[in-house]
Amino acid sequence: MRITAPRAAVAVALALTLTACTSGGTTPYGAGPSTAPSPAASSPAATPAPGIVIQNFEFTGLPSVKPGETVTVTNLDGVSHTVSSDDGTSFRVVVAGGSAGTFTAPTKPGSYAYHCAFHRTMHAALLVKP
Ligand SMILES: [Cu+2]
Repeated sequence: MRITAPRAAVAVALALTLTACTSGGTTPYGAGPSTAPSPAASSPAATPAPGIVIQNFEFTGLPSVKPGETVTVTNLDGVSHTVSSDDGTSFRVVVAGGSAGTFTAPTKPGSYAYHCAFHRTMHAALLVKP
């Protein structure tokens, strides 16, 4: 009697735990923002548009664009970043973590240095050429 009752309780507890894990929902939600960007980032990646990709606090991708072209910025990090031209006027876009945004490339060809306004260690350059 003493042994049977606790074993039954353990079995029920295990069954409940497994059921809760399988049905999901609560675990990814509770895990916080680190898991959220992955599903969101996979949809822009499905359509490989030319653009800047921000990952691990670095700008990657996009060697050059045409003048006036729409540039996509995909942020794979869990925090917000910006693409801000160093000259302060050519372009600026804020992209929340796990989402994407766009800006219009300058119409004048040249190399435009840019940075993230939130993280001053993030630097890159946008090459605009016809
Ligand atoms: Cu940043």
